[in-house]
Amino acid sequence: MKFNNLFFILAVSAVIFSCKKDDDNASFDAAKQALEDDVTLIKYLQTHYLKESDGGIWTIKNGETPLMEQVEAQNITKNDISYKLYFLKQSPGVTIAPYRADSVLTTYTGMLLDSTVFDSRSSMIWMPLTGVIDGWSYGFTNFKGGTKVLNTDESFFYINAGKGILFIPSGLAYGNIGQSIIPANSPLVFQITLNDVNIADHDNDGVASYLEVETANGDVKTFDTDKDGIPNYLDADDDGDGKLTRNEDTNGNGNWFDDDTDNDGIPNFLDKDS
Ligand SMILES: [Ca+2]
Ligand SMILES: [Ca+2]
Ligand SMILES: [Ca+2]
Ligand SMILES: [Ca+2]
Repeated sequence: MKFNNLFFILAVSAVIFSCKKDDDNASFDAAKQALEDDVTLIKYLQTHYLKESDGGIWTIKNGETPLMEQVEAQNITKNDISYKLYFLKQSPGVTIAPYRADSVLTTYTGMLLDSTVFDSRSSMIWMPLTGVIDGWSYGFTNFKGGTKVLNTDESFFYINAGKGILFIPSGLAYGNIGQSIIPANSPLVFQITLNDVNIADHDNDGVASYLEVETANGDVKTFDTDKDGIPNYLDADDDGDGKLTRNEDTNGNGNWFDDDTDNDGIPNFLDKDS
């Protein structure tokens, strides 16, 4: 629950963030901070290693292999600023990778670069990737879920789950505001497992949320066909024609993208005059 609260507060702080940017905090240079964070993260990755025996991250003392030689980098652009998210894949997982619109069943530990643990969860929890920091929503897409194994008492566990570490610049985490014991402008480290993936359909309109984007891998939160302020993934009538998206699968084959009555290339559920 603790982490839930943290992310709930995050949603609030994101609002504060945009206000501050416009008002008293106009001097904050997010692009400059992104560059500084990258330097900080690279230095961290060059001077630390993953100790297999305890799964911890330690300072290199005797020529251990630096994390920098093991991580992959993911380039992310947000508000025209380029970020680099680094991730280490310890186990890739075996089922499907989540889209940024999906939910993940995870355990995790989050810490600052000085090893201060600010949150940790050892029992699995479902987290919607639409409601967490960007470092998570992008980072988890690099992993796949594990295989669910049922016990005779109907309890379950996962084998071959995705497992790894995310190294997140502050601009994809809590930004220049910070959060509880996380200081402003802090890059974060999350050790994560990805046990299972739920393909989300937030508005239950029949179209999976990850498909309710403008371009492949686009952001569900910014795509709003009828411009009514409700993004498509939360809008039960995407084109605002008064007909629910659920009822615009005209040929009834379960695919909303192959119904195009006026043959203009735009499927009926996104096309006011169909
Ligand atoms: Ca939907
Ligand atoms: Ca809308
Ligand atoms: Ca409609
Ligand atoms: Ca059409």
